[in-house]
Amino acid sequence: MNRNARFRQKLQDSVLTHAMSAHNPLSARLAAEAGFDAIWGSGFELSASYAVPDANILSHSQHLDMMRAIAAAVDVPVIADIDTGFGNAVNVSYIVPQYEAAGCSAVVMEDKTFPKDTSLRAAGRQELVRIEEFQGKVEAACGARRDADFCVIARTEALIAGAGEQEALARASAYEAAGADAILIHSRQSEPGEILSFVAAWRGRVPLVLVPTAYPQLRESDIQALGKVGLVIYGNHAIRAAVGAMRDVFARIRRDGGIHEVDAGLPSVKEIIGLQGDAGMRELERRYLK
Ligand code: SPV
Ligand code: MG
Repeated sequence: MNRNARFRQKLQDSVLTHAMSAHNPLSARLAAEAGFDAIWGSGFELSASYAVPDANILSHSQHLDMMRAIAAAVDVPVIADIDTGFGNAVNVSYIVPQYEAAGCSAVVMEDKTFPKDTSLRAAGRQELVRIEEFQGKVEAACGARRDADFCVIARTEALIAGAGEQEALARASAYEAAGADAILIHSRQSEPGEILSFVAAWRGRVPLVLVPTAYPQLRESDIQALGKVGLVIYGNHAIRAAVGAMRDVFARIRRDGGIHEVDAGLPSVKEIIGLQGDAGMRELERRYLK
């Protein structure tokens, strides 16, 4: 079974699939090594790694190039976060085959206006497009895929925009009718009540996708027990772990006046060489360097 088929099957079976965010091939490799089922090609993380806001400041080609590099570095499926689709339904028709050709197994596209603003920032600019317009974008994404197993996940930001549960449900149903393979329902409430209520009210056939960044108390076992959620995405834990670790080590080196204290506690250079795929290169040397 190829990666796309494996991802579709995992998304649809009764066992919760877990995706970890990544902003480059190394973080993706570490996520795969830790046992995550899939990689979340996060726009938030990639933006943060360039030290710019997650608001379509980076171009489509910058994101696409990183997805291609990530998909080449891991065997697990890659879910590309294409924000609002970088334009209208016509733009979506052009970019979806590019993400598929880059080795991604799914795209997630959200129903906000372009350029989007990041979802979790307090008082962000959260403007939704018309339901019919976004249905057209979902249809365009589904129509543009070459492999029927490539998944199109529609994300509604209705709760993020404060439009309420009825609007979120209406949008989710409309996007399912347009062909979406799953619905990502996002919330930035610090309690999971809003999400739990949506999940309980959801009558659609396609699985739901949750990103529990704002409500971390909701565990995988709780999500699995809901029965309607196929995928949980940990949206920004690679970049937050990296920032925390770098800040700590950099401050300690300044404080200690050298690297003598921190060195033993860090991953060794040998470990990093291993993560770079050194064994594969040595094998190529052995076979082909004459
Ligand atoms: C991302 O990781 O880029 C996401 C999830 O879209 S969130 O930042 O929570 O909107
Ligand atoms: Mg994003």
